[in-house]
Amino acid sequence: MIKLYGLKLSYFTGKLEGYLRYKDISHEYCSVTAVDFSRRLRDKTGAMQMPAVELPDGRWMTDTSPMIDWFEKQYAEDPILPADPEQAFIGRLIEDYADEWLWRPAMHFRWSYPTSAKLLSRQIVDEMTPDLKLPAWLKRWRVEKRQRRIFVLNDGVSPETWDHVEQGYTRLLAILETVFQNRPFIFGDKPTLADFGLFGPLFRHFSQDPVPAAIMRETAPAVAEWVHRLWNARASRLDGTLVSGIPEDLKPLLREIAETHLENLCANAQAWSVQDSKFDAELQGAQYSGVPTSRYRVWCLEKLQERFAEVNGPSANPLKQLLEQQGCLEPLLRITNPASGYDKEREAPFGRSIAVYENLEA
Ligand SMILES: N[C@@H](CCC(=O)N[C@@H](CS)C(=O)NCC(=O)O)C(=O)O
Repeated sequence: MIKLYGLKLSYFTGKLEGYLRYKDISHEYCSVTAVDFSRRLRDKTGAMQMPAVELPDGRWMTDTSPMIDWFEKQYAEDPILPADPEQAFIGRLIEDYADEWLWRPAMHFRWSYPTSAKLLSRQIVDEMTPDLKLPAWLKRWRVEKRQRRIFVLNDGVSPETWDHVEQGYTRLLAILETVFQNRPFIFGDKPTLADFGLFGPLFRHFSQDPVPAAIMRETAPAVAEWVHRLWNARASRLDGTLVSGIPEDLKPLLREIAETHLENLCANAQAWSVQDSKFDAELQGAQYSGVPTSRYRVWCLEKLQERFAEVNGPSANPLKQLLEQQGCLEPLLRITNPASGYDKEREAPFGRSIAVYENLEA
């Protein structure tokens, strides 16, 4: 039996669970303890991150994007990558934005508001540290402090960027509300990679954490409905088709990705190329300062460029035009050689993985 190590409130665990359920890939969910997380998972995969998967043959893997690609090869029926190369690339781009850009608002809403931080630190402590002999209040205080420091205060959330961070979420809701009023999933009647990517932040964080969940319920009921529709979706029961091409209502999302995620990936890759450990970036007029440089995100840009270069044939020109019109093409190709040096042997999701921010303490 495949073992999935994670937490029922984790962004990326939720993303992978949604996918495994959709494909009916049977697995045993194992809740991660603090000791597993900082020792066992790191020893087995190279990265202190969840989810991690242990295969019946004893191999371990981590990192949802390459893991989903690997599962897609093993369970080739009902593929989640659209056959149309243009949709497939846009799906990859949306997944990357959901994984890497929406992480900040998700962590901000979870850890900047006491109602949420108290609830979540309690849930994390109860689940991860049942055997740790320390007063419960102290354990909760430590979790709350660690998460807020690393993922909010040290990740560029400040009085100057606070509103911009929150608007990134509310703008996304407005865009997706239109999309899901129009059809059940991003590209049609069944979910594709873009849906599973967005499921990471939208399921375990935005639809469940008290502050963003209230905003979602009040302003974007079709998005709330999509979250549960996806959780309940099974490839074996869905016989839907995909729309052709890229629907008009997704264009505002591409523009948003161009102005936020792609600009951020460029600033990060630029900092990486000169070995700066932190960088500043002005995004949609908001000034982010002292954001930690991430080698993993240099790799993300590298992979996106690689996948873009692979789109040949009749889809190449329409894709290029679309990306150009929505402001994505220039930032996608701005950094000519992102060279993260990561996964040169192409072993991911196996081998020694790296986390988004390396060397975080437990
Ligand atoms: N790129 C990885 C990211 C995984 C990740 O960052 N997971 C979070 C939890 S949702 C984590 O383990 N963070 C490390 C920490 O909290 O120290 C993936 O797609 O699986």
